[in-house]
Amino acid sequence: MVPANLATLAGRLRGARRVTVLTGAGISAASGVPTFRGAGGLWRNYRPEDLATPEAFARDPILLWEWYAWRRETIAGCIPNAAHEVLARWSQGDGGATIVTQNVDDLHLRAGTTRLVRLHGSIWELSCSRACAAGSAPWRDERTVMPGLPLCPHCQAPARPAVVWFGEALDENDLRAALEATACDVFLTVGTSSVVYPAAGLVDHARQRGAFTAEINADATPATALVDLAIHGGAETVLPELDRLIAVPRGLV
Ligand code: BV8
Repeated sequence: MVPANLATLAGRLRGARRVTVLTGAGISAASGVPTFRGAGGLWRNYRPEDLATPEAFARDPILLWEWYAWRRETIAGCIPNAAHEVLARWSQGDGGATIVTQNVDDLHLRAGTTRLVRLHGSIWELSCSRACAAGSAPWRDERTVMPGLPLCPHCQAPARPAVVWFGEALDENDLRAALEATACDVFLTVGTSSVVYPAAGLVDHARQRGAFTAEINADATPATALVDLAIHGGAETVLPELDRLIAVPRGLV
């Protein structure tokens, strides 16, 4: 027997012209990428303001690079899971879903997602910490063994991870694309604690623009009370089940 809320969401997705999905660290948990909050989360052992801010980098760039080098090495051993694969398929072709991710692991890219907005950058890209003319644009660096302090190849200042830290503005083009994508028929949040803004504000934008909103998450979050429908479970099982149900002709579910 299909749970009612899953059948309802499948029906909404089947009839939707435009679907947008916001993802967070929870979608990569089944791939072995550590989440930030909740059981075993990274913020259990570190304070975000000690490791994910420009001040932390200025204070101790080598400590910060030890943390990011460890995360890069961990992520390098991870592969996209069934949840990434379903969203990659949903993103294909004209009218495909727009995937807006807070994740920096690039697993959506590796799964072949075509319509992707990366709100917080990529752990596999670096930029110049001094934002020198040539080093402001991020460059790809996929080494899993990093020197203690990577340098900008243009000006030899310390390089930094090309991710968005707390207190830093998101890329305006990415934010604009994410806001435009809230004009949709169905807005899904998948695997996010919905506490980091402006990403966490997108579901309310979508709701105000008339979208049917739903959350797929292992735990309740501040968005749970806001959405039309909340499914508590693992993204790696719920999304493939939803994908199967969407393919089932209406009325047979
Ligand atoms: C900015 C660095 C302005 C990259 C990260 C209102 C508006 C604007 C800003 C603010 C605002 N209020 C407060 C702010 C400031 C701040 C903020 O939001 N603070 C919060 C904590 C209160 N926001 C900012 O600073 C942002 N900048 O707005 O700048 C500005 C404008 C002009 C000029 C200057 C400044 C920048 C935010 C980006 C911060 N960077 N990380 C990195 O190293 O990764 S945030 C960090 O948290 C991650 O990047 C991650 O993307 C983000 C959100 O976490 P989640 O992805 O949700 O992960 P989490 O672990 O929390 O949750 C996982 C969930 O999955 C859990 O609920 C769990 O139950 C679930 N789960 C687990 N397993 C599964 C599962 N679900 C399904 N299936 C499973 N198997």
